[in-house]
Amino acid sequence: MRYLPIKSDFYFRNRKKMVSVMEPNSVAIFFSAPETTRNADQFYKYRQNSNLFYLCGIDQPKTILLIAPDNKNINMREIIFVMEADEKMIIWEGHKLSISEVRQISGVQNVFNTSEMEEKVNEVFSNSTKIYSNISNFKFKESIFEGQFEFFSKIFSNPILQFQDIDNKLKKLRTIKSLEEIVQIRNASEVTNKAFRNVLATKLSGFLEYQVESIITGVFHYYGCEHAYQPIVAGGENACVLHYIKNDCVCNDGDLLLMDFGAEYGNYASDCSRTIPVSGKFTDRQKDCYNAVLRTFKKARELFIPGNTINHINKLTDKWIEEEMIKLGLFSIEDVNSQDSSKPLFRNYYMHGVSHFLGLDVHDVGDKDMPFEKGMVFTCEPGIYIREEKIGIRIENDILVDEIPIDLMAEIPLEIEEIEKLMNMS
Ligand SMILES: [Mn+2]
Repeated sequence: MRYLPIKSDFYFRNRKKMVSVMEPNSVAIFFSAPETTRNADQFYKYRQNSNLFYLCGIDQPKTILLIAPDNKNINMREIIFVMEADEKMIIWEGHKLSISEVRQISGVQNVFNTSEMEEKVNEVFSNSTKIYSNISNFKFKESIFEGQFEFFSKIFSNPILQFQDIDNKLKKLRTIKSLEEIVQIRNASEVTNKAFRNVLATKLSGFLEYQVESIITGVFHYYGCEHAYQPIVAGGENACVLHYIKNDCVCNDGDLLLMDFGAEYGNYASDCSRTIPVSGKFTDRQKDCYNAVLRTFKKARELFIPGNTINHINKLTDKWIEEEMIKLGLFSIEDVNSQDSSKPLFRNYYMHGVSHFLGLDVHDVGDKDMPFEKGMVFTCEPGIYIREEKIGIRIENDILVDEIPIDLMAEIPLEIEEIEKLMNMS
């Protein structure tokens, strides 16, 4: 295993919370993420379904979690089905989780091989009319494992069964992070920090963007992490392409380099953006633009306190960034006063929102009008993008909501002086 797993008590509590929001006599069934074929017998790298993982911690394909809190038989209230490794599978793929390992990881005691699934699922469903599931009708076919499609098609097509929405209920639970989850996000952030420092310690001029990416990837993999999302490594005007992931151009002296990257540790994401000068020295203009974003970032960071919402923070940041843009000479107050209010001028240079939820998913569940509560984690990421000057700057840290916001990336170099110092050590 590449990460220290969260203890089963956490998953036990999560299931308990979910049961408390389920309707009487209902059952919930969660399927692991499907393995996606790349070609022939090759698959894309596996990533577990976040909801299933949140409820039982099993990080293996072909897993099913069944929760039936009102079942008369106490042994049928929580069940996990896992694949049974046959000899061929062991030869080609190696070890699969044993029943006792699944018990230990998840805290669920009733664990069976999938060969026993049909009988048990039939029994549980025969007592229920309401069902919750993490697969929608559209994704049904891909999500059901080989050989089980017919079985579940039959079960789910029973007209007595009413499908209930679980996403919204789980969303509410998942937005508030437990201490164990904060630890995982901190672990991910720490690895992200190490990767950034390795980039700063490298002479970058002449590097291709993907070679810079390889420094980041190397550190992530060294520490057992994956990329939480496709990293952006964008030099010069590429930084003005918001989702630039080609990362195939040369890093030129005199240009800035914007990196949006984050390690994923134990399926928990971190999400960081930093902008540095390829040469190791910012020009005066680049400094002015950088500090404009940095001031906005620092002001916005203070707003991650209980009661605020993403929408509210967006409104304030939009205003602040507009003021900074006026100071940078991108447009004047007069221009603002006479602008078409449906197309404000600042939007030409700042096209995205300042925040999103973070957790198991990099763009984690949660809504922009949800009032912040302690334990929620967000990104804070203002930017300014001036294509005609080949300047694109974004600064992004992950923030834990508390009475005083806690910056989970406070250790990642941010100030111009520190970045320049670290880039010119040798
Ligand atoms: Mn982000």
